[in-house]
Amino acid sequence: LNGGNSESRGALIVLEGLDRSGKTSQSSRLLTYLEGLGHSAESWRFPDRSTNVGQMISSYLSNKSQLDDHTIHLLFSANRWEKRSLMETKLKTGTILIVDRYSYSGVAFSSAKGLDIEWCKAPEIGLPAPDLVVFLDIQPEKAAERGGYGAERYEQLEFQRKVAHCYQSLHDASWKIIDACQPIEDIWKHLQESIGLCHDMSERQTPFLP
Ligand code: T5A
Ligand code: NA
Repeated sequence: LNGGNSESRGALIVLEGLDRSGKTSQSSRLLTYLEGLGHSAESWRFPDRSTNVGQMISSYLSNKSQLDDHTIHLLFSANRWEKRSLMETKLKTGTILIVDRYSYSGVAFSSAKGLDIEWCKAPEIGLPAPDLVVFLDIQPEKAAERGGYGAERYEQLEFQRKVAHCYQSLHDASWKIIDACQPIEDIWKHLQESIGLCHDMSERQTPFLP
């Protein structure tokens, strides 16, 4: 695992999963852990609601505005593109980025609405490719029992079932799947093991391409 050394590229670690799968809980642990090991690390999340594009996304997710399915898809992608150069700079200077949701969310959630999957992937091409994708695997029914569920647009059981199905078609060799129904501590142990297996795959240049 790279990080904290300006001569080597920082790792891009992505956490994915259904809504309420526990990504935020695990990414904050991971950040503390990596910093404790002396690495330079940062925790990011998409959507990044702090930008102008992010505010449009946030308003859509909280049902305060309506957008065509294609339009919101491209906004999610644009929200990653507007962070691309900062991402590249951080990675190049040796910072490990822990990213809560990335291109896989973009494709899984939009294709679950019925949009063509290849069309969904296209705007993601050229973004930095993750070194490791940790998928927190939870049954949609279990996620729905967790706190705060139902507040945002996509937090509907039937829709999350479709998203789970779409995620299944996206995983490749960079994915590590962890059972997210376990207690937080057990998930954390598996996550630590996955990080140990995270090799530098920085020659991969884009998500979805081998
Ligand atoms: N989206 C996103 C797109 O459609 N396209 C895109 O390109 C992108 C990037 C964004 C929404 O936008 C969609 C996907 C989403 O629908 P978000 O802001 O990322 O939403 O929201 P969530 O993913 O839903 O984030 P949450 O913070 O709600 O869920 P997390 O981070 O997965 O879960 P976490 O850690 O906050 O935990 C949720 C609850 O469960 C408990 C926690 O204490 C908390 O109460 N919990 C556990 N309980 C029992 N056992 C465990 N192991 C637990 N782990 C956590
Ligand atoms: Na959510």
